Amino acid sequence: MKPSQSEFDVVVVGAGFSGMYLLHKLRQAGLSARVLEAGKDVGGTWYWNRYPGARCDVPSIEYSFSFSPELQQDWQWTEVMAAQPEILDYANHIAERFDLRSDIEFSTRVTSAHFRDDEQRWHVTTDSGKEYAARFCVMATGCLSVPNTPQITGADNFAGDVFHTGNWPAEGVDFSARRVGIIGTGSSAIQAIPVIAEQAEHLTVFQRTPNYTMPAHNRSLSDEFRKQAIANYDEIRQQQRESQVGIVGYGFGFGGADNVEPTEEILQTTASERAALVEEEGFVAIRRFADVALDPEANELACDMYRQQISRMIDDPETAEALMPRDYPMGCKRPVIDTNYYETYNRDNVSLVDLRKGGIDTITANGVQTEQGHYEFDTLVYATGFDAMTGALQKIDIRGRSGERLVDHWEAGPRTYLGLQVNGFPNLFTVTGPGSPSVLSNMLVSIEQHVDWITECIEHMRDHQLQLIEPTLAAEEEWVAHVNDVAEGTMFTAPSCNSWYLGANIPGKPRIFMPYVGGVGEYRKKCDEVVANDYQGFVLTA
Ligand code: NA7
Repeated sequence: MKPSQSEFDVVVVGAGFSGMYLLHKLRQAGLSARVLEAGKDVGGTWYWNRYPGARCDVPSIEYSFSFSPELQQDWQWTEVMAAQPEILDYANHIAERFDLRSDIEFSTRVTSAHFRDDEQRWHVTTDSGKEYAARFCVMATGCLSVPNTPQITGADNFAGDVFHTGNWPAEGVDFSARRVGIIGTGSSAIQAIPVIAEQAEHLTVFQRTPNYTMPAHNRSLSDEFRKQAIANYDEIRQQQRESQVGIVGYGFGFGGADNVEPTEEILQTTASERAALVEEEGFVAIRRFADVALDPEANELACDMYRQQISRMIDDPETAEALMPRDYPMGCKRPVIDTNYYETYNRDNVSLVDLRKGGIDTITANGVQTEQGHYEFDTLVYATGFDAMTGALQKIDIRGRSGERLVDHWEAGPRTYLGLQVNGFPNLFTVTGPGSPSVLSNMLVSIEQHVDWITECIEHMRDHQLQLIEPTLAAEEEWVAHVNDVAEGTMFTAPSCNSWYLGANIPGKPRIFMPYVGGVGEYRKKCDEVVANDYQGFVLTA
């Protein structure tokens, strides 16, 4: 590519796994593409989230690309669930193997993407003032890529170092001899807390909502297992594509534990039977019950078992009580798995502040002032999550036909057709966008499916001399209604549930369940049917 070139068939925003695979596919299709990436290198989520303990919660054999049989045969995962450095190595390996970096512009943040009606093209501008024009624009901006830092009074007064798990320094942080305060107890915090506690002089955890987390049974993969898995990849991949969440559980169940089919009904058990199960098996006993995911009463019994196990694990009764989730069902938030999370609260150098007893008032120069008192520390870690799914898209000034702004189109919550396109925004695609299985699935499976669909669509348009593709308003409305219908009645949308899936973690964000619960298998069928029916629901114009 010539350095001065600024016109392409496709501009892709983001060089995480989506943007990287897109670039590879578009090149294979003979299309010119430029990828614009804010980071200094590839990897997206795995580039930014380098906090201690960061690890994937999907088995690595399955959290990997299937598009290249050679890559799949060559890459050797070392653990059941890979840690962040290994996944970033994998991303770097892909970039090198397919020579991707030559078409990626790094340290380049996209600020706007405007559709020009007169040219029928997208104009994309960056923070360095460069402008690119392309027939197609694909947002591969990730679902958890805009860190959420809550606006707490006095935050600027804090005199020590401040970090956010979602934007961690590449050189790492040495916590030894530091007194650390961490805000949040979501998945990132639950992974980071045990590791920081081992290093720090003292760790104070500020918890607003206790989470449900299951033990991760992470371990090294044996050569024998790896060989067997790699030999079975065709079958594993096929099953992944047809499954509910893009995970087969090849060799292991949830969190690397033994596979347990939930076949029993908790509502048929007695209190003493449940207590005995907790005694014998701990948290994982809950996984045998099928009705927990479906019935609020069954769910509450499971929550009670969960709390019993916390009591068994935590030495100090007050800390145990503070760690017990109440008032919202298990399965409302994204399931979390951990290594030594609860055990960490038995350490002498760890204390827990239960913000349910009095929230944070201000951040001071040397700590946090809560309604319960002042807590001192010299290093502050925000583990406060992300403006999920829509954050990265809404941060860019995206304008479609007649200058319509995406933020206006989405004022009452995200509206898409299939999570792929938006009415009024022709030739703009979103990878794993709201309205698709996305964050409810193994992202790599969903990314591959979307990238394949988008690339084949663009090829189809080129081969048939078509200029524009856009969903009809009716198709978009029907899809949005369908996405809501299937989420209705699940634990995800229980009235007491507040999760980032619902946008509930961001003040003022509309409460809408954003991903599609229908499952990756069913969803893929739907997308394929749409194509087979001549892009049903889309308008394609010459
Ligand atoms: P999450 O899951 O959104 O967790 C964020 C945590 O931060 C959660 O415990 C929040 O409590 C807490 N939080 C947020 N704002 C505040 C304020 N103002 N005060 C106190 N506590 C606060 O983000 P993660 O990064 O852990 O995980 C995101 C996903 O990444 C995860 O689901 C995996 O898919 C990977 P709350 O529950 O809102 O009361």
